[in-house]
Amino acid sequence: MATVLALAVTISPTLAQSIYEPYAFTTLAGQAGSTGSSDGIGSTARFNHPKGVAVDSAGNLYVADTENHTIRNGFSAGATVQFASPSFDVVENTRTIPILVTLGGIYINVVTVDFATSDDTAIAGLDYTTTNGTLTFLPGQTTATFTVPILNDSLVEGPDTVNLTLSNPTGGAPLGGPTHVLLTIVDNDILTLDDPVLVGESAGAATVRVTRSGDLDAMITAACFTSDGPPYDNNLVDCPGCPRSAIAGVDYMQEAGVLTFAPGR
Ligand SMILES: [Ca+2]
Ligand SMILES: [Ca+2]
Repeated sequence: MATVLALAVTISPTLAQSIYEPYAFTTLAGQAGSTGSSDGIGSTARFNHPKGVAVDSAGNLYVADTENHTIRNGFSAGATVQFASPSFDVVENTRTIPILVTLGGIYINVVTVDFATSDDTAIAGLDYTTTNGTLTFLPGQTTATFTVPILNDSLVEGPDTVNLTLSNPTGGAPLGGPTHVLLTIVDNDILTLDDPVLVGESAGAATVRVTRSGDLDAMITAACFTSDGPPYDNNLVDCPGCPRSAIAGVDYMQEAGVLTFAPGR
């Protein structure tokens, strides 16, 4: 009598991915089924039995075009390296932001480019952490990323911006555009005033409510003060050339002070 044996086989997802991961191919130069001897970009170039490919450290490509009895030289044509976006933004309490850099073509050699941050209105050490280094695109790789650490303060300060710069490309890929962009750090410490505040002239005092939103974790303070209003007409419509609509010492008493918001408030 035959014996039936059962065997369980498990393929780990990691192993399966490494075996079956697909590769994308593209034609670097020439056109399938079409021979000739003419220079041009990519598929417009023609060869006749090209053999032997060599690449120098600058990314130049050399091909022995045997049936044409020539040595052909290929070089990068417009495959530039640049930031993926003309600007980036991040909310202040996000710990890091990835900055995507793209290579506009598939290179068969290694391409590198240096990246750096510098102060615009944001200040290193207070609003973000200085970041610089070198990005490497391995053969066939078209995107690379560096990250900028963001520092979460408790200042009511509005948005700040950081300069992001690419420089010193190697491997034959020139810099494209943009290579200098701004990273905007969006403030998450937000105070808003009730607007407008209406009060009768005989009321004696007006109460103005200030509302805090966004990041409530830290204690924050904010200076507050009054000043004369803009020139309005009697219907509260902007009126350039009219006298200012309320005058300190005549219509109201000047006030100034500091508001404090406890954590969570
Ligand atoms: Ca904050
Ligand atoms: Ca802030």
